[in-house]
Amino acid sequence: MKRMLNVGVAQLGPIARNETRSDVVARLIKLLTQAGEKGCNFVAFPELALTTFFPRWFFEDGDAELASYYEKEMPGAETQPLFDKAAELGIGFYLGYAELTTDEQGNERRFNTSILVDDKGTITGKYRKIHLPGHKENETWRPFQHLEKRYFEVGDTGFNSWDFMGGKVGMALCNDRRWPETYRVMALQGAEMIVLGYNTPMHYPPVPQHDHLQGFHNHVVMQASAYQNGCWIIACAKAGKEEGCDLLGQSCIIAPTGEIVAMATTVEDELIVGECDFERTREIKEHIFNFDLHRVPEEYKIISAPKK
Ligand code: CDT
Repeated sequence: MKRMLNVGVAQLGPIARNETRSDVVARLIKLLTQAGEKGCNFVAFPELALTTFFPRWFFEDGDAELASYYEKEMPGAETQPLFDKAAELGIGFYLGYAELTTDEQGNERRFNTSILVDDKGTITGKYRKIHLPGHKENETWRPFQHLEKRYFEVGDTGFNSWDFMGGKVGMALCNDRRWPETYRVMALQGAEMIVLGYNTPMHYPPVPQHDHLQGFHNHVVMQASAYQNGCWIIACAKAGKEEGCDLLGQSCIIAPTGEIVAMATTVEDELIVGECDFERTREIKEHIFNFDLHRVPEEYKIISAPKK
């Protein structure tokens, strides 16, 4: 039997600050339904796919609006219809959201999280974002904030690779995609596909001279990483002008050769599709990047040494 996923990448256009969860879930279900009509059995949604990208605003701890952006359960009352529709259509999915959980000591913990849900509606894997970009305090010189370091803890799940719908699938979130270690740690666990969502502002206030390179940097890191690790990369954006902030689109499906095989052409809700054959990872994994034959890890020790 062929080991493959018919993948739909469900790029989202902007989500307004006052858009309700139910309105957003209705948009996700519309894209999911389109994906079903096109024969997809797996759909990727973006990072923080249920709300506007709220780290662009400073909120004091305990602010009610800030609290409203986190999910206390998954699925919850508003997200259950997405799970139900996906299971009805036999479609697995990847979803990013802000997670609020309480640990065994009763402390509240906040993570930027993604999940893999299989075609029966069961959560198979959970990932909590490790590379949190931005800053912790209100930096009023910026036209907008990027307060992921304030609103989330560094994830505690590690980078994993799950047996999922016939292949080995890993997850990452946005800024993780810029770091080569993200992919290599999953590829060393056998990952054949890495799914990630992103919210990438077109304007980077600390280094604005790179603004015109946002699209290039997005693709260069993922194309190189697909090739160097012999895996499919499924990348889904939240795009367009969201509350005055332009977000990069260019959601894409990248083959293990590093070639982009499908790419979004708008910055709106848009579905792109591609057939991802897990066997195609072998062209790379068994030859040019055959880890067992050619890696020299004793020469790489500095990479995993603790920070100074
Ligand atoms: N969401 C996210 O991780 N965005 C970052 C923006 C970097 S600038 C603070 C990204 O790497 O695209």
